[in-house]
Amino acid sequence: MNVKLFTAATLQEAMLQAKNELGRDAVILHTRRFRKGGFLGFFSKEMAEVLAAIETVRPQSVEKQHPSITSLQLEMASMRKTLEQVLTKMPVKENQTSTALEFLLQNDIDLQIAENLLQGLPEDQLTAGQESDFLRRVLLKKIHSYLQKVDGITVSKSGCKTVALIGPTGVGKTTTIAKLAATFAIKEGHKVALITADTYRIAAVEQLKTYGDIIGIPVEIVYDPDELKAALFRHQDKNLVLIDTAGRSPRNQNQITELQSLLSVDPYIETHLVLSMTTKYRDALEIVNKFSPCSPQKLLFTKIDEAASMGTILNLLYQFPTTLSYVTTGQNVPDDIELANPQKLANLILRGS
Ligand SMILES: Nc1nc2c(ncn2[C@@H]2O[C@H](COP(=O)(O)OP(=O)(O)OP(=O)(O)O)[C@@H](O)[C@H]2O)c(=O)[nH]1
Ligand SMILES: [Mg+2]
Repeated sequence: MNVKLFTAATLQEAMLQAKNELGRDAVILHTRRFRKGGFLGFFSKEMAEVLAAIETVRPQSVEKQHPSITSLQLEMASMRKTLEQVLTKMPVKENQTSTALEFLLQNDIDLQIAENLLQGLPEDQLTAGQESDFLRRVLLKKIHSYLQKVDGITVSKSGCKTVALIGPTGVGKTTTIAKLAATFAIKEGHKVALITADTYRIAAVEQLKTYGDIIGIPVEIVYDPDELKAALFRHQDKNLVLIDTAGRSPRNQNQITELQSLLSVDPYIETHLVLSMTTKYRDALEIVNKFSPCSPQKLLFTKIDEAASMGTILNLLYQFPTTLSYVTTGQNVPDDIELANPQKLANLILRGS
């Protein structure tokens, strides 16, 4: 007897291999589904194996077989046929939706964080993926718990609040300053002034001046820490002073040190680190690390309208449990900005792909 094990992605395929190699008369001795490979049980692939056998005796010896063996072979052949018919009617595994872990990874949630989120969940929920309402509710609750610290800019009629936006180039700092200035000055009627320390590009100063003119608020340009100190002193009567800074490369230590010394002129400056949602998680991690000497108290996420996935917010807040301030949702000044909403963000993070 020639006995052979056939392994394939599905039972149908393994059966087909057995049939091709051993012929239609092969006897199926055993079938089994199992999971192969993967990491901690995740990413494993479902496989199937078929143990099949064929009688290798020559035809004349087959004829000499005991009648009971021949009838047993016939019975097995008929069982095989039934099994084949059942198998061909079975749904094909590959068409099923992704598992819970795949779903989280597709949303750019870091592997380790995704595994932690799924810890303790029953096995059937792990394979159910985004199809399961129960799983979705559990995940939303867990994700929400990491996004709970939210605090925008608190302005009072009697005090003077100073807020600086810092971050890499082009993330939307100046546009966000304009949105905030318009919101507090026009919508809420506060006295607002703008200060720009971005003197690297003429266009940058002009950009902020244009916004200041439209909103009807003063704009100051400062070239060094002393000038910033003097400008802050001059605008003590304002309810809110917003400081725009030049975009800095997280890889340029000198630029970060310069920014740090600028902001150190006043310990009451509330600093928001601005990150674009289109930034990859690894890059965002580096930005948060490299800007940390400037001690930002809050994170502000821009361009959430452009992001295909929002996992980076969760990844960062999981690593650095910081306060979220605002999120910006487009280029329109002043409308495309809102206070971060943990419920809404959790839903966006799990929005599927
Ligand atoms: N889609 C989208 N675009 C935005 C958003 N916020 C800003 N932008 C755009 O991003 C671009 C850069 O915006 P800026 O405000 O100049 O960025 P910045 O951080 O001040 O840039 P630098 O001063 O050069 O470092 C502009 O085209 C903005 O219109 C947003 O929420 N969504
Ligand atoms: Mg700018």
